[in-house]
Order: sequence, then C-alpha cells, then structure tokens
Amino acid sequence: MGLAVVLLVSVPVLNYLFFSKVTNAGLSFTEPLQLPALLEPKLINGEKVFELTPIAGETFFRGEKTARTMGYNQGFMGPTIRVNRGDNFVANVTNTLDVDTTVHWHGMHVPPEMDGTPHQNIAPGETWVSRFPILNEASTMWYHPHPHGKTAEQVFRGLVGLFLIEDENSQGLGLPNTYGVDDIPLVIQERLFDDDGGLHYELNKGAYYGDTILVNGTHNPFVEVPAGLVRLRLLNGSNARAYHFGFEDDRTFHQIATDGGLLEAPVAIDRIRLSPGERVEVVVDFTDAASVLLKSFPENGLLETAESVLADLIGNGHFDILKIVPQPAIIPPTITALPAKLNDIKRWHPDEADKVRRLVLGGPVTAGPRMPGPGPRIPINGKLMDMARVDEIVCLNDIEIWEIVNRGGQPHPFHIHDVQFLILDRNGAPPAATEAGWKDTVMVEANETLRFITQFTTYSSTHVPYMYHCHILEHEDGGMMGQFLVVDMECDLDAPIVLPGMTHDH
Ligand SMILES: [Cu+2]
Repeated sequence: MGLAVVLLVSVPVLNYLFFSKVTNAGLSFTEPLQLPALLEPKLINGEKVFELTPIAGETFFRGEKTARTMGYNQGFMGPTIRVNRGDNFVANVTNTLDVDTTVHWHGMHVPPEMDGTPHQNIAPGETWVSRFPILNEASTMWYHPHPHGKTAEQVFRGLVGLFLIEDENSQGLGLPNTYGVDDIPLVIQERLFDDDGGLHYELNKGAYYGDTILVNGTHNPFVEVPAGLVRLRLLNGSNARAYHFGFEDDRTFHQIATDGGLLEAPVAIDRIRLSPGERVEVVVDFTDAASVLLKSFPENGLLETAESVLADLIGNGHFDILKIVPQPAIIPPTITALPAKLNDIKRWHPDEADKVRRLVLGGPVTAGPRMPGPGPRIPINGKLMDMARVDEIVCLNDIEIWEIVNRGGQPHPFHIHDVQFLILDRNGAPPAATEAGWKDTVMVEANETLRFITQFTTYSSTHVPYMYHCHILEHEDGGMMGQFLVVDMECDLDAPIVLPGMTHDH
C-alpha cells in the first residue's frame, strides 16, 4: 500500500524531472544543414547507371578531433539517388572497406537477388551489380547496408543514403519539388560522442541510443527555406530510437506521404511519430517568415505503465532537431495551398486474402544459431535468424494478411522487404490517417496485434529469399529476422518444399 502511494506520487514527478528537460539542450544552431548531393547517373543503353563506393572516412562533427566513419563516395552518409518510375536502374557497388558489406534498397520492389540482403554479400575489393526497373510509385526510399550481424555498426558509422522516386502523378501536383530548396531531405540520427569528438558505440538496454542529434550528418544545424510551403522528407535513420516530431510553437502541418507513396489526401497534424526505418513527407507553411525549431517531443503518457520503463528509451527522448529560418527571397512558391487529392490507393478487401500468416515477436527462443551481432536475442515465432533456413514460403501473386503479434513489453518496428503493405488494424482498430497509406516499416506496440495486407507480385525465386525483421538494428543483428521465399510454382503449403542448401520447417 505504502509503495503504491509512493509510485502514484512519483511517476508524474519523474516524468517532469526526466522528460521536460531537453536531452540535447544548449545548441546554438549555427551550422548550415548539409545537403546530400544528388548522384548523377551515366546513361548507358537505356539504363541509368550509378556508382556507389562504400569507403572509410574521417569526419568532423564536434569537439576537437575527427571521428572514424564510413560513407558512400564520401566520408559520412551517401549521395541521394533520384529516379523516375519506369527507369532502368543499375548500381555498381564497389566495396573499398576492409569488411564485408551489402547495399539494401529499403522499401523497393526488386528481385530477391538484387535486394542487397546478407545473401548478396560484397567482400572487400569486390563489385556487386544491382539491376532492376523502378516499379515503385513516387516515394522517399533509402539505402543502407544489411550484412549478416553487422548492420547496426555500419549504419552507425554512416552508411545511409536516400533514394527518391518521382512519377507522373507526383510531378503533376505542384508540390514543392526543388531538391534542397523547398524539398528538403532530413535524415535524423543520434549518436554518442567521446569528449574529443570520436563516435562512441555502446549498447544501452539492448540497443544503441544517443544523446546527440545529427541531421544529414550535421550537428547543431540550421537551414534557410523559402517563406512559403516547404516539403520536408523525414527519415528516421537511427539505430533504435523512435521520434515524435513537431514544432516548438505546436503549429499544424500536413503529412502528404508514408513510407511507400503519397497519401490519398493531406492529413493535418501537429506531431508525427517515426520509428527506425520509417519515412514521412510533410508540407509546412512558413509564409509568416518566422524562424522555428523542429523538435522531437516526449510521447504523452508513455510513462504510465511498467512496460514503459523500457519503452521510454524508444519513444520518449526530448530533443531539439533543427532550426528552420524562412527567407522571403529564395524562390517563389510553387503552390500556395495543397491539392485536396494526392493519390489513388487501391485497397484490398480482407476477404480477398489467399492466406493469413501469423508472426509472433518475442517469447522464448526455440531455434536459431547464435548471431554475430550485438543486442538481445529476440525471436520471431520462437526462431532466431538462420541464413540456411527459409521461414515462410509465399506463392507469387497471392494476397496475404500478415498478423504481427508483439508478445514482448517493448515496441518493435517491423520491416518487410519486397512489398509495400496497407495496415488493416491495430488490436482491431483501423489505422490513424497518418498511417493509412503504403508502408514497409511499422511500429508494433507492446502487447499489440497488428494486421496488414499486401500482394507479392512480379518476382520469385526458389532459392533466394527476402527478409523481414525488426528495424531496431541491434535487434536485427541479434537475430530478430526471418526469411521468406516468393515462389512461382504449384503451391501446396502443407507439403514441405525442398530448396537447395536450405531447410524449411513447418
Ligand atoms: Cu525490435
């Protein structure tokens, strides 16, 4: 009884003490925001050929010394790839690092052998060629490494880049679309630094959480924008933390896109939650020309349960992110109001599903080898990732409902390769308007069952799998990942399918 009273009194007090304080307070916002360069392709035989070279670098962020980093074609992060739907895309990836790596095209519908998973390893000195047509609609995708058990550290060192897709619809809407001027990519990451400026990798509660925000690799950033409607493309490129973005003056802004495409209509919001791997596009009105801080706020009410003691590390940081300084003279606005309609989204009825598949996150481990990566061993359906085991077999062109059951006390951002999906419900309730569009990564809350629907089209293989996994990178590297094949064959899913070099257990 006495303890209960103490807890009742102390939770709001703790909440105030810990979370009304800005974790990275005291910034002066004096560093110009770095803008990732647009990567110019070569046009060869009707293909757009991009050269990507993972290299080791030395990068100055803060303090006195440079930090040991990795980047694509540069010391930290990578250039932005921008293509149109229908382009024939080629990437020549030459690994100049002294460690294995891969390049995964996060969110994109590509053949499994072009996907850049641990099965497409690039050894030091090797070149990997990834070739596919751009089939996705206009969206903000990204690329990052996906080597077996080593993803977290390589992303932490800086291997991250944006992959922007345009199409006829997106270009006909009049949306702000001048890269780096009124259409600004913001890759949000957090880091721990040593006193002298080196990057520090250390796990806390099973994952990497930092106290210093980098935006496009810039510490202490500001950006000048036109005093009108400005589009921000936000990527949560952090290893583990979820953010809850908004502006210090609580202004309303409009979300126009989810991970994989434009929403049907703009959604007015004043906060947007983004878990690791997720993207949103928003349009903010700076017509009043007033400077404002983009922030990440503590999530309301998250401290109210025992589970949230863990969850606070995922969603409850309080950070200053970026100072935005509108300038009247930069460029005239393309539009002064958003179109009422942005996109058509074809929605499947749940009755159309050929199969319902159930994946349970958390619980006891029953199978899987010890992984090389750091982080806790959190299974999916009891199993840890095994490169030699196929976990799920999907029949080409099937419509499926995936039921993701989170048995653990902590949220997990679930990511699936190959497809974009539509959320059907969370614990039976339909999704909020902010996530009622195409998704490839979604936060599955503690003790929640989330259902999504999708269709597995175009690409199949009897031996090269795609991945699904938690996008907290230390969880992924610890084994919270599984493999699925999309097969173009007579699918009798009750009979075992024998695959060369792999096992499939039912
Ligand atoms: Cu996780």
